[in-house]
Amino acid sequence: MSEYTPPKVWTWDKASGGKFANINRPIAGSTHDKERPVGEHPFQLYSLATPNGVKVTVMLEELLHAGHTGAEYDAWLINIQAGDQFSSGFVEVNPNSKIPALMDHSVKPPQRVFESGSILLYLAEKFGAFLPTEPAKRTEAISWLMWQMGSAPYLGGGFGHFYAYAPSKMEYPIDRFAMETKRQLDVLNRYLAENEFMAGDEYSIADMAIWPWYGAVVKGLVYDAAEFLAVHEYEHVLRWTNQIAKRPAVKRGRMVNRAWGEASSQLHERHAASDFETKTADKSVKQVVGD
Ligand SMILES: N[C@@H](CCC(=O)N[C@@H](CS)C(=O)NCC(=O)O)C(=O)O
Repeated sequence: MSEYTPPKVWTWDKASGGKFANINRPIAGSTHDKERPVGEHPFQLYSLATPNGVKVTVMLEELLHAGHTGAEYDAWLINIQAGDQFSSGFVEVNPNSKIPALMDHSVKPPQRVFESGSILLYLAEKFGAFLPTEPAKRTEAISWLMWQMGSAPYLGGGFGHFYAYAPSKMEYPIDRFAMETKRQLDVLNRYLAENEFMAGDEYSIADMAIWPWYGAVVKGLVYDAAEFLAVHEYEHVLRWTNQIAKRPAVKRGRMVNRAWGEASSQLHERHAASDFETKTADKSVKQVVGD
């Protein structure tokens, strides 16, 4: 690795290289005017089926499966490689320009919710579902939810970026973030050896937040790193991952806003439960996994 001497003041004079170079910018705000589409349901979701997006579509499908008809939603595809997250309509819902972003039109004025953890908590509280009510269990669920929000950037933006997406393989960052990723997997493995779910014996939003990231890693679905990370060592994470993958709502949720992979696994937009049967794969964006 060649040595780099940082200048006194960093300036944006060239693309950084790597897979996301075309969408990375050092300034916030919109790049173009475009209104958001709005469908007929109470919830309007603007997203993509990356791990962060899947958290929310799984929650919405779980709510519907549990009989909460008020959770009906339209899911619109945000192509982050094409810069849809920088449209004025999207930035109004999430000033941070990242999927997922949700509008709740069942309240007046409509409420925006951004950050996947905040969206999960908002929906859980609104419907009184998938968050234990007993204080100790509720606190445990929220602790794990926040653990995910703080930990996954080391997995995605750290390990995933330097192992799979950076323009060249560099030992120092790969070493550093492989160490941290394995430590996090061990944290989960030890807890799941003693507990069925992330908040003890109750399936909750903590599982919905953690599963799309760490479940994908141990199944070798992201970064092509299963062998490198020796994921077979995390047997309890694998047990939990497989158990959650069997849930009907999880199977549906992971398809929504997915525009890559097997055609049968994709549902680019979702506007009705029947869309899962009548879906067509008509567009395609390259596989992208969160920053
Ligand atoms: N902390 C955020 C992270 C969201 C995030 O990183 N989203 C990625 C896709 S997974 C994104 O929209 N990236 C687009 C960009 O960085 O421009 C959350 O959990 O909602």
